[in-house]
Amino acid sequence: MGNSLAQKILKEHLIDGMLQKDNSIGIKIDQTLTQDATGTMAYLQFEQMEVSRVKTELSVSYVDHNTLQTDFRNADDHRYLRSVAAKYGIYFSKPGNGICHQLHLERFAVPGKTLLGSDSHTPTSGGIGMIAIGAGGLDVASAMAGEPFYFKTPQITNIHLKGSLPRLVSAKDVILEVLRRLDVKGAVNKILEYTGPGVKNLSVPERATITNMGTETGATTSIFPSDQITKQFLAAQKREHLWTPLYPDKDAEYDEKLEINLSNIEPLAALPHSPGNVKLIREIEGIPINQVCIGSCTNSSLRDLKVVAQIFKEHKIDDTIDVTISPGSRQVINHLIQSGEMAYLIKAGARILENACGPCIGMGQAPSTNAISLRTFNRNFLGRSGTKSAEIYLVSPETAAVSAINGKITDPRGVNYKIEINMPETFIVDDNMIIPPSDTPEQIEILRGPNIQPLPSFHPLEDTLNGDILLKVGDNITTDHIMPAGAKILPLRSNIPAISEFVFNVIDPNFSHRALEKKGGFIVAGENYGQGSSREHAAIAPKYLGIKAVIAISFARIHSDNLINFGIVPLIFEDPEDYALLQQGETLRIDLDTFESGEVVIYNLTQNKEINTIHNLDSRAIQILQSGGKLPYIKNK
Ligand code: MIC
Ligand code: SF4
Repeated sequence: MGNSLAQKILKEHLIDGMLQKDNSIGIKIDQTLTQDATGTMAYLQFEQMEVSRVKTELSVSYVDHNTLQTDFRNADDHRYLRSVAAKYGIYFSKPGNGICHQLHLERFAVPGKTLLGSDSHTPTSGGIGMIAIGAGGLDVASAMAGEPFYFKTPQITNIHLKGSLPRLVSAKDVILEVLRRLDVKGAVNKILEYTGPGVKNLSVPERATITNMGTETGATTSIFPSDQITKQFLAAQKREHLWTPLYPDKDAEYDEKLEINLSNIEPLAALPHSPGNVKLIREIEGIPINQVCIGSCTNSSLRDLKVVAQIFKEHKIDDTIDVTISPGSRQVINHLIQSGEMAYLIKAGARILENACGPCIGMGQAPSTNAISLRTFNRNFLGRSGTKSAEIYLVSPETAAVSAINGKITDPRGVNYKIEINMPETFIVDDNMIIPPSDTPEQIEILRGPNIQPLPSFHPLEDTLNGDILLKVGDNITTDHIMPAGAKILPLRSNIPAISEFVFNVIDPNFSHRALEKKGGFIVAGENYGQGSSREHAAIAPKYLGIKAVIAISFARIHSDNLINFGIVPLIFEDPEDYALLQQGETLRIDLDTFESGEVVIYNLTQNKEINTIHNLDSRAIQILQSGGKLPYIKNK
């Protein structure tokens, strides 16, 4: 029985455990990436590990999220990140260079290697044939210190692609089709591996759009083979020497199989407020729109912006609509300028923003009240745009551009514009905004600012947890609900006491006060708790507020790891129906003396009832929890 490509790479990197269903494995991490919104915390933790240089083959620190500098705070973070990078052997990508995932694909991703990133869309680099996984900052810091990365052996789902995409249908529609089938939790603890004759009809950036948004299915990562197209892409980036051919074995066995005929894909959209809420564009055609935002790590490659430029070439954006464009990198901008296509975007009336995350993370460009905004991004969670009443539809660049001209949602296949996409043979390579680490690290002083507060220290786990249920929430609660982002809150990422005031702000603005007043307690949740981002602030800040355990029907992978890393116990209802037995405000006692057996009884003191819960934690995770989190655990080791 042969191996899938994912299994081959995992086997080559295996340090601990066996690749077997439900087993925990530890793999060697070759490369890491961080971005500024999770990076400051990751490096504060890395500093505590007292390692003099990173132990990876390559580590890169990108600045792309908090580039709106309304005061000293974001700028201080950037300065801190630059100094840490210089000292510890990390490449530093300056603000203005581009979005981390787009840049990593262009300049650093290598087929067959492993990449761990403190951002949930790290799987973007799976488009080039690497195992690229998103994780909390502390896990990334540990990998930089040379620790293996531990996770549950993923099941491998094969997505077999046939055919080729019709005109004006693109990679975004492919991943929306995958989401239509799997929804936002269909691939938790799975790797999506793409194979089949359709693969050769997709360029590397198109593959990367698909692996990027695979994150929204809950997948651990997604991967494409490394073939001749990969070779051409690397050659065009002047990195051909890094290419190796990589394919699954002919007789590879998969846990699950899906088939997609690219020729049958239609333009799709994810409707508010979930990337899994997918409908055909022709079913929603004609809905008037107010804003169109093009960009983000999903759809900001040269190919995508060329399509938009070609659509805009002889047209004008509708008078009632604002269009913003955030290119993925300087390389993309340079090419658009060189080809003259930047002029088409400007002439049509688009607002050209910085090449950064921007509106995708609520850093400006919030829509107006009740607005409908069409975005080429990957997430449309409630409130993430900065306007709670706005409705965000996630679409392809083709749908976004054609709809912007028409002022309403439009199926792009209906237009007969002449569109010519000429991709350059070689890309303009200019790495002068990537600063290599210092040769004299001992002379580098780490520069901090008043908003960069040390990570609070937390105590080892108590034997009995007492407290009230401070909040009961439903299914698919995202980290954007738990720890919102946006222009007001993101600058507080280096300051846990300050950011913790905003925990659950979108759901219950009084939450943090109640938690502090009650000296902590519990959260009860439905399925897929903590989906979305990798931000560990969604664990650290609740921990700071005294949250001791989260009792849920199920958890999203990265968030569950983050809870453990910061000493919050993730418990799962043995019988999902028992979710109904716990109400907000009730008082619980949880004895952890049976914790190691995997079963824990919760006493609902208000109702005088017992509820059985379980956890799927291995002995390592149990020890981390008992130590009060991963940092004290590593220090004790
Ligand atoms: C996101 O898209 O939600 C982010 C912002 O990129 C996050 C990371 C963060 O919260 O800093 C992610 O996806 O991990
Ligand atoms: Fe940035 Fe948006 Fe991509 Fe997150 S999803 S990395 S915020 S562009």
